[in-house]
Amino acid sequence: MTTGTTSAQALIELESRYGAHNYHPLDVVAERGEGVHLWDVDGKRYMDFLAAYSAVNQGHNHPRIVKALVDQAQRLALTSRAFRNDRFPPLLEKLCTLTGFDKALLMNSGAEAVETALKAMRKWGYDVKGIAYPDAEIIVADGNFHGRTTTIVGFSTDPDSTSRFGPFTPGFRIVPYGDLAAVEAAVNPNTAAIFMEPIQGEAGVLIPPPGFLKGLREIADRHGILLVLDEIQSGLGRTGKLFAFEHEGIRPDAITIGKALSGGLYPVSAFLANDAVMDVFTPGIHGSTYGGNPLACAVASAALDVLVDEGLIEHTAELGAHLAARLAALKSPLVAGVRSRGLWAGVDLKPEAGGARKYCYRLKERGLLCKDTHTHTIRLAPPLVITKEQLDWAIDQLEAALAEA
Ligand code: IF1
Repeated sequence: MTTGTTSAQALIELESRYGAHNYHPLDVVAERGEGVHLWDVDGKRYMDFLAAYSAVNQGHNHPRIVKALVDQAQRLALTSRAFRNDRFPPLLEKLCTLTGFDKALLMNSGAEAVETALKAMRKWGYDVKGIAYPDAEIIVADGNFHGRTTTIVGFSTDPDSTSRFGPFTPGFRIVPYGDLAAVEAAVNPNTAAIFMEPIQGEAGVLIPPPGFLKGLREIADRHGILLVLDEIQSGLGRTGKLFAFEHEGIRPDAITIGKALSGGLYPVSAFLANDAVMDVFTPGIHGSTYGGNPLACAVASAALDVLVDEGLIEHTAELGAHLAARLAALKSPLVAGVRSRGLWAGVDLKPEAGGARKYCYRLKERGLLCKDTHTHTIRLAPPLVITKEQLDWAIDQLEAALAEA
C-alpha cells in the first residue's frame, strides 16, 4: 500500500468493505501514539483529547507500561484461572491497598466488570438481604452508559443502545439521574442495590447536583441496600481524585473499574468490593478465561504505578482548575454551557451551532482530536500527562474553531 492520502482512503474503504458498520468514526487513521499525541498514516500529528474514553490516562504507549507488557509477554501470558500465576496475587494486593476495598475480581472489558457487579448485587440481595428469588431489583439512572451486553443495554435509555436487541433482563428500575427523591421512591423490599456512574460520561460529562452521591449513600444505609458505582470512565485520576466518589467524601460498597487500569495497553477491568459483597462468589459460579491473566496483571500493575509515581492525580487536580477557568472564559456565542471536573469536560453548544460533530471535524483540521456526544456536546478528556502549555494550545484551538465562520 502506498503512503499519502490514498493510503488513508484505502484503509477507510477496506474497513468499510470488511468491517461491521457499528461505528461512524472520524476519518483519521492513526498509526502511532506517544504521550498526548497520535500520528496518522500521512504523518500528521494530533493531540488526542479523547484518550480512548479515558483508557489512556497515562498517555499513549507509556514506556514503563510498554516495558511491563513486553517483559511479561516474553515470560508468560496466560494460564487461565484453572492454575495460579505469580502476577495475580501482587496485583490484587496493590489494587486493594490503593483503593481501600477488601477484595478484587479481575475481568477484561468494562462491560464484564459491570456484569460481575450486577451478579454480585443480585446474589447479595438473595444471600445476605434475604430477597425472595428471583425478585431482586437494582435502581439505575436514565442516561446511563455501562457497556454493551444484552443485560446492560436492557436498562439503557439510549435508543441507539437498546434498539431491537430485546427481550431484556427484568429487575431494573430507572430513575432520573440526580433525583434523590426518585431514588427514594423506587426503593422497595426487593431492592438490592443502587448502581450508577458518579459522573455520567456518555450522557455528556454530566455532574450530578452537589450532595447527590452523599444522598445515595444515606438512602442505601437507611434501607440496608448496596451502593455500587461505575468508575470505569470517571476513576483512576480523571477527575483529579483517584475516584470521582471522593469528591463527596463517601465510600460505595463496591465499584467497577477498567479503561485506565491498563493505561490502554490491554483490556483489564475489575470489580472491587468489601468482603460482605465479594464473599457471595464461590468457586465455579463466575469467571473468565483471560480474567486475571499474568500479562493483564503485569500491565495493570505498571499502569497503577505510573498514576501514583508520576503524581498524575494531583497534576490532574491542578490542571483541572486551569481547564475550568479557561472554559469559563470561553467567549463564544455558540456555547450554551460548560462543565468539568479534573481533566474531563463537556462543552454544550447551542442548537444554532449546528451540532458538535462539525466542530470536531474543524478541530481535527487544527490537529486536535475530540469526540462529540449527544449531538450538541463536545467532550474533552486528554491524557492526564498533558502539560499546561499543551492544554492551553488545545483550548486556543477550540476557541478558534468556534470562531470560524
Ligand atoms: C464504545 C460511551 C464513553 C463506560 C462506563 C462501562 C463501560 C463504559 C461508565 C463499558 C464504556 C465506552 C465504550 C465505547 C464508548 C465509550 C463511551 F460514549 F459510549 F459512553 F466512554 F463515554 N462503564 N464506555 O463509559 O466498558 O466494555 O467498553 O470496556 O465504543 O462502546 P467496555
